[in-house]
Amino acid sequence: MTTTNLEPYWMPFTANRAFKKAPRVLHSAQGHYYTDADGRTLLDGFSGLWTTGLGHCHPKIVAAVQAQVATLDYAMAFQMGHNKAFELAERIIAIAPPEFTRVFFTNSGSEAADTALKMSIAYHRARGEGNRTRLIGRERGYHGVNFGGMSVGGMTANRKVFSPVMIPGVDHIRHTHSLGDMAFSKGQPTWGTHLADDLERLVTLHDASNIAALIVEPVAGSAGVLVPPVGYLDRLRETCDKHGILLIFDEVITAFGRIGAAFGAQRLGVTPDIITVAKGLTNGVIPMGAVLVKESVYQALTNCPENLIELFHGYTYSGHPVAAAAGLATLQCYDDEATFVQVRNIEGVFETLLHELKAEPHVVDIRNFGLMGGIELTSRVGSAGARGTEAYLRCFAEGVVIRNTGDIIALSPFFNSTEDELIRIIDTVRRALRAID
Ligand code: PXG
Repeated sequence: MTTTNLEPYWMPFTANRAFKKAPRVLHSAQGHYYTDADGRTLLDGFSGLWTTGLGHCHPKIVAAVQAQVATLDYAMAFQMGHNKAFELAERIIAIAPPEFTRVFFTNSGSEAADTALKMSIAYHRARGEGNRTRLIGRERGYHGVNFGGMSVGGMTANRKVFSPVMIPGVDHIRHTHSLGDMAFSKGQPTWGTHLADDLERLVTLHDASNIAALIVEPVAGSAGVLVPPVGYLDRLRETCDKHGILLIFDEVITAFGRIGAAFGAQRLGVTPDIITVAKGLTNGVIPMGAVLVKESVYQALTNCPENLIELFHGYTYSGHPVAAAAGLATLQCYDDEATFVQVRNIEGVFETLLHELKAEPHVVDIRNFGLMGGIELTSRVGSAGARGTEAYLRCFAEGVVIRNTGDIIALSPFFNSTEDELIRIIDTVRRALRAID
């Protein structure tokens, strides 16, 4: 057991006081396993936090980071550059949907979301449509915790306390989930295409001339894996085109393999105007996010005299050399290991195993796409979230890390998981469900 004083560190999205009474402290990681401070090994069923699909401490990424930190530790980010950031942008563009030509680096998914929102507003203004400032999100969406992303986000718990200080001019389309109509769908539900028409409602309400952008996750992750109905994203695309609204895909979870392609946009066959990424960009090894834009967006936004800064936005650590090195090594691994194909090869096994939990206690829905899995439980009367948390704790006690958002269990296995590992994760969840009341 650790003897460190746990109190000074105020942990993120954590019940700090309960945690510190019964801490779960990780010491090291290798491949598909963590080792905790007691020397116990834990199978990681969540790939870090949707981040580390290639496995922990991948030797090629470790080596790239070690070499970079000893060569160029930091480089002035503004009005100067370094090769690794340029190379990484080029590599990302090489695997992005065709019209995407430019990459802006951030340090997290939250910063990527806020950057994308600001770009949308700047884009319309640069084109002489300065009234287009309104931003549309979706209920149950998650775009990080900064003011912009929180405001367009739709996670009640994250919004409640900050309700009066949300950024103005934001509205939301309805979320895409309906237990009665789509429970236990495998992959994309066949019901619910029409839910995309909710965007027309907001266009009618606000008038398109006031709307800058719509931001959605292609597959909502944090809210408990909400998979878009067949044809839904296509319809959002059509509506955005019809009304001159930019479509932003928040691909912080779905990019780089999680749903069996470099980008969710490719797997789902719908191309947005702006894409945000983070997590899998560096396999979670060094914090980094990015915003990808289409050439048309970039051209409009940079239509000013050449000696002027086009966008007054950026971070001290935009394109950080060590993060960029981690990103380059990660993309190389995805290529060398044919990761995206690998995901498509095992997603069927994952789907089958996951849906075998259908008859287990408390389960009211199971959802999956690629290697994203969600298991929704009924809530215990008077204590919503307790069952999900107990399931998580039981799995941890049995040596498997999963995640719960309230009473929804989420699974995010490694891209190179073996069938035995997937079976162990599912069996552990099954025992947990049977053990809790
Ligand atoms: N967008 C999406 C779609 C995300 O999933 C962010 C933005 C924010 O990224 P940063 O790097 O600022 O955290 C995320 C982050 C969960 C969970 O339980 C998921 C995230 C964060 C915390 C919890 O699924 N994703």
